[in-house]
Amino acid sequence: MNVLPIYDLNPEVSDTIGDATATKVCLKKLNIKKMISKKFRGFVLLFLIMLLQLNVSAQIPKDYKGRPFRDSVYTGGPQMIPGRVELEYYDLGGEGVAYHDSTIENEGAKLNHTAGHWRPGVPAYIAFFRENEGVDISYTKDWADFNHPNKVDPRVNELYIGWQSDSEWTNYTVYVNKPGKYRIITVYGNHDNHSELWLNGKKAAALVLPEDTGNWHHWMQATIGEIIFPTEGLNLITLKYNRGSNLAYLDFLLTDPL
Ligand SMILES: [Ca+2]
Ligand SMILES: [Ca+2]
Repeated sequence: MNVLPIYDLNPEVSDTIGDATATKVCLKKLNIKKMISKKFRGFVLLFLIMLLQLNVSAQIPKDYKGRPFRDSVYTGGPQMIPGRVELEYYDLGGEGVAYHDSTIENEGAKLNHTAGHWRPGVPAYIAFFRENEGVDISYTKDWADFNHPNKVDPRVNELYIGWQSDSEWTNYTVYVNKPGKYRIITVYGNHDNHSELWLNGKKAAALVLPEDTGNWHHWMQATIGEIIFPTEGLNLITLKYNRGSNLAYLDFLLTDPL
C-alpha cells in the first residue's frame, strides 16, 4: 500500500506516487512551484513598491524633468507643506524646465559683484546664490532694506527673487503632508504683479499683493491668496510672475483640512 508523503497535498502530483523515482519527480515539481511562488512574491512586492511610488508622485506631470533643489548647504529635499517654501530653492533642471527667466544671467548675483553690494560679513554663498542660473536672486542689505521703517521687516540676508519680468516662472517640487485648503502668506516689496500659482500644470490660485509699498525695498507681510492641495505626497507648484515685486517666500498655512 502506498502512503502519501505529508508534503504532497497536490492531487495532480499525488497520482504519480508509487516509487522513489515518482517521489523525486513530485519533490522537483513541488520545488519548482515553491520557486515560482517565491519569485511571484518578489514581483508582487516590486509591483506594490512601484504603485506606492506612483501614488506618492502621481500628481506631478509625467514629463516633468526637474527635481528638488539641493546643494552642499541645503539637503532638506522637497520643501514641506504646511510650511514655508523659500523661492530661491526653485527646482534643479535649468531654463525651460525648472524656471523661465528673460535674462540668462542671475542679475542679483551680477549686481552683488559690484562695489558696495557684497556687504561686510555676508557669506559668498548668500551674495552669489545660484549665480550660474538665470533666476535673479539677491538678499536683503543694511543700506537698502533696513535703513528705513518696513511695515514688516524681512529677515537679515533674506534671499528673494527680484528683477521680475513678465511671464517668468519658477517650479517647486514640494511634499504635501496634509491635503486641504491653505492660506498663502508672503513678505514682499513694491506692488502687485498678478502672480499665479499652478499646481501640477493647472492654475490653482491667483495671488494678490494687497498694498503698494512704494519701493522694491520697502517690505511688508500679507495674506495674498489661498490654494487647495487635494492630494498628499509630491506635488509640483509653479509660481508664475510678472514685473512688479520682490518676493521672498510663500508660507502655506492649513485652514481647512480635507
Ligand atoms: Ca536672469
Ligand atoms: Ca528675471
